[in-house]
Amino acid sequence: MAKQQQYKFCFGPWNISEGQDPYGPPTRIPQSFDWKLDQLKKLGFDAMMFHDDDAVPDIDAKSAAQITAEAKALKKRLNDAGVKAEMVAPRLWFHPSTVDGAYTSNDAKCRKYAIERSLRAVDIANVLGTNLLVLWLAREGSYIRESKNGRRSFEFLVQALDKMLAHDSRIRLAIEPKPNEPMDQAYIPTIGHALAIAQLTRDPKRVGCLIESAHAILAGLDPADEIDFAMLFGKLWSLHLNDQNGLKFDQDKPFGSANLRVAFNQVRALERNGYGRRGEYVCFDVHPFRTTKEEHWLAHLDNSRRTFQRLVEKARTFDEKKAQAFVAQRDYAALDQMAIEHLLGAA
Ligand code: XLS
Ligand code: MG
Repeated sequence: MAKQQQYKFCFGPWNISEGQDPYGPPTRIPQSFDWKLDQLKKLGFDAMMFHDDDAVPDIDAKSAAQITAEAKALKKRLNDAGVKAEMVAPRLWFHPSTVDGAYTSNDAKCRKYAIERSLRAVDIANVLGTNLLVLWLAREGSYIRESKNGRRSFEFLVQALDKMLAHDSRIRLAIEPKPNEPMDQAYIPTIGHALAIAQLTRDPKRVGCLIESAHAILAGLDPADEIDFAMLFGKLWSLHLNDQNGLKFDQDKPFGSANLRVAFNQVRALERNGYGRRGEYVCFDVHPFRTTKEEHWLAHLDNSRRTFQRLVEKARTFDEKKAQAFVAQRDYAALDQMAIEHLLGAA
């Protein structure tokens, strides 16, 4: 029997968030990065994810040399804590130069800013000992169709990816698609788009993807199918598990919170494809509810991992033989009920 996968877990500092949303201010007092790192360790997670400015705050005010020096100091803190850096992601959606999008901005100076900032993020990844750069593109202007030329935007995207690939021969780019929010549309909404654009770059082997459950659901897709698709190509290099109640705003709920069966099928897809065998991490891109009190601030992370582990057990104890017999009979009603009763457990 194949050895069972032991999963490694991570989250980012932004996943211990303070509760602000577009309609209300924070409900919890912000904590320092060191406090968050301590909590990650106490919870027994293995790695942390970083936006470039989580790693080097106020990054735009610093020179490349300063950025490297600060990243080195952070690397030492991570080593002392026994925590790995899973990835670095340039935050391309806060700075005034990214108001009209990042790589696809209509202003050449702004496109240059986005690329330069991404190259610094690659440098940080290098210092932190990871070769994974995650690209969530966030916004491409206001999506007034006449404001941009779609074809030219795709060409700009490929040029930007090429610059990152050329900057460092070891860096791997994991595109994190999302179909909407903060905008109503996005140029790379699904894994299919991410993997297709990878083919146009100078080194397709180093361009893969990251699936976030909620983002797939927002695209009207089943995240389990996205996992199978990406893994068929050997391209699923990271994973943001969370949950989402239908086609609404991005909710980043705890894993399994809205739809346990969809969560179960994601875990089954990970198991059948051997996710983690090449060192990939299971990351939870989840947020505490706005109503969460400070004393319960980490529950969503611990709960997501707990649900994940329970679902791994459920996936491993699902009676495949019996399921296949129902498939052979085309008795999908029985198969459906079998899955439900398996998740419900013993009465
Ligand atoms: C937002 C994204 C973000 C990325 C990293 O929806 O999920 O958190 O994971 O930039
Ligand atoms: Mg994410």
